[in-house]
Amino acid sequence: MMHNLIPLPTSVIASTGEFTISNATKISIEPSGHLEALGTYLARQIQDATGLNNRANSASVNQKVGSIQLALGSDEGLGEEGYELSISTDGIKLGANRPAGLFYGIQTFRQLLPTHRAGSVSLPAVSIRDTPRFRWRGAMLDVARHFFGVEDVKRYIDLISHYKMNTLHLHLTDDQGRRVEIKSWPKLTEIGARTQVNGGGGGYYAQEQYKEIVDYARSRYMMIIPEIDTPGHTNAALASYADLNCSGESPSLYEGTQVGFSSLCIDKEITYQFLDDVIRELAVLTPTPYIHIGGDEARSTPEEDYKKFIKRIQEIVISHGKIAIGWSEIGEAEILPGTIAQQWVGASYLEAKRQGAKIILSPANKTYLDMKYDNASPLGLDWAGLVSVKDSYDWEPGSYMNELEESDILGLEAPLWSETLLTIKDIEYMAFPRIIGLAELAWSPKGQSWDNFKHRLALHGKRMEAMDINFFRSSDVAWE
Ligand code: TNX
Repeated sequence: MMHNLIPLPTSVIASTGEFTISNATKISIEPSGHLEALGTYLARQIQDATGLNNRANSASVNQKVGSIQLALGSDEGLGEEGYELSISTDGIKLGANRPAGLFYGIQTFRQLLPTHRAGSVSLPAVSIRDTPRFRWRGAMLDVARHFFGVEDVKRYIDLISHYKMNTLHLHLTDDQGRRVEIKSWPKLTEIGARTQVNGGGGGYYAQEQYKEIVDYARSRYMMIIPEIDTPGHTNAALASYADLNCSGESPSLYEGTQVGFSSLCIDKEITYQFLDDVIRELAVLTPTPYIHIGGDEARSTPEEDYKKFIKRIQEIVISHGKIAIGWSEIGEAEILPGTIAQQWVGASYLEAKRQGAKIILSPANKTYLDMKYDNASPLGLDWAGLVSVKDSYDWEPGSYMNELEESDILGLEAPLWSETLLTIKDIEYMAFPRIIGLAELAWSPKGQSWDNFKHRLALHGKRMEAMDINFFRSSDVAWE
């Protein structure tokens, strides 16, 4: 059972004896730690896996023996997200410096439970100590090409946070639609959210719904990064407000999948009023430090205009107290202090690095979850090549990109573009199991082998079935 953990922890030491969890086993939480929600969450996870009904109680020290204990402490080596989990004949103890660490320890613990309802379960004694390799462990979901509602996004958050991912970047705007309500520019969604790729619906998050996503993500220790793509990928905004166009006339809404044909009007002042309003409203909805400004594929924006624009939009983000993230092309412009570049294709990430930017890695031929697995994949695209389960796992992030050192890299993000995806089951099919391997690359110590991962993944298939994940049963893996 022990070799079945994904992501693989930093250290797992088996010892002798076991501890049995029954209905009588209490979950004890520190009275002062604000850990009630985590205690209840753990009880729920145990119940889902075993059918057992364990209560989370505040407990004094002498009640802790024989219980599952959640405790905050101070252990420098564990940092902000690490945890220590020990199972002994006396009970189970999960400790961390911060609630996030406890949350990740609970994810590991879930993988020690059976995948089927079993009643009381006996767990072999073990001591696990675990900290992440990278602090940025993310996924991106394109809700612009096809819209996905609040419940779909919550499910994706649940599924990826189980693998200790801590960031979900939402690609909220593109040529085909704008998916978040902006109260000062209501037509952005009244008009700009009416449709999507191939028509048929569209949709958007009202601000209350968007907050619900942010809060839900927070309860899973995950940040939501909102992306407002600029200055290209803006047809839906240009279709909503004629004044945003250099010509003063709106184009039609767009339901195709071409890129690079739209641009905001760089010389009009209203462009910056618009962005200032959008970013102000988004900043209020975003409790975490980052706002993504896109910047990719601005093929209809002249180079000098692009540079002027990228500088100005970074200033706007900073003026609202946030840090800007842009796709790697922003390296061609002046990068202001603090701005982060997200590598995907091309070499512009190096220009960003030279200007001091930290880099998020999303190499398309490894991390793009919308690339087909093989020629038989019914969904997805193939412009960056076919990306098998092995391809997506078997690379070393610290040295994969030319001239990047590990210290330049904040971590990894796995984007899922939705031109061909209509439902949450489509999302699951493209993401799983590749995203599990990417989560391991972001969390586990450097130097894991594909052969070892492949074996753990094979055993993990049953667990994905138990979570009702519609995963691709790749022939790279000998599924149990
Ligand atoms: C490139 S990645 C894009 C997206 C597409 C994606 C499809 C990036 C920054 N831009 O607009 O959806 O390819 O794979």
